[in-house]
Amino acid sequence: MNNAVLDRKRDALLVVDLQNDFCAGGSLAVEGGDQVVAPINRILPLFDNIAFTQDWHPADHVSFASAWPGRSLYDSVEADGIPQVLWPDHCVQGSRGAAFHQSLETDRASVILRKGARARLDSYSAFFENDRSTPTGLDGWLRGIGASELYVAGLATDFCVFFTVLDALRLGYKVRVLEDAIRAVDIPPGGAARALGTMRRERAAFIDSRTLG
Ligand code: VGL
Ligand code: ZN
Repeated sequence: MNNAVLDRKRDALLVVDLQNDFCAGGSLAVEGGDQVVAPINRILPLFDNIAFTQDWHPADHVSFASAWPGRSLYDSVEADGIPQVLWPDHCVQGSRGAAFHQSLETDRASVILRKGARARLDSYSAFFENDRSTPTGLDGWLRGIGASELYVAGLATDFCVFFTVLDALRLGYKVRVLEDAIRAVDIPPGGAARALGTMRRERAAFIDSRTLG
């Protein structure tokens, strides 16, 4: 029912944070994270408009529990009035953990967007930083090339994919989430199911990547 016929100008593929630290052996490994690489590699040739995001933090980033003495991993705190979950150190700029999964075929991407690079501000969404108002520029690129329909894959379902999808819908894009090409951290437990429910309610479509091509 949700089968989509691709249009190379109108459609864009957005691959979120498919980096070593979110895959097996990484500091914030997402269960099954590696498994999304193959379906994404398979569909990359179907798109002309491709953007990859990279979580890209300075070593003293506000989202790292290590920067919050007395606090524990996965605590929820406020930083400058913005809610912040405290993560293990991850995706430090230039580190191996911040590099793309080694099997991911990144050559055909037009845009590699790095986010979360400000020490005091996190950025889950590919469109706006966590102050919910500072744009990353991705919307400008997509509009500039005339892309209006997004196919979203990557990590993690309940954080960076979630906020990216919600912002894309709010910005007026038609959004299809590639359900076999996302994985969740599920912190706190139940967060993944809640995120899926919210994305559906906000009118994101969910399709299997195997229906493409
Ligand atoms: C992410 C937690 C912290 C993600 C990034 O890519 O979903 N999650 N930083
Ligand atoms: Zn991060």
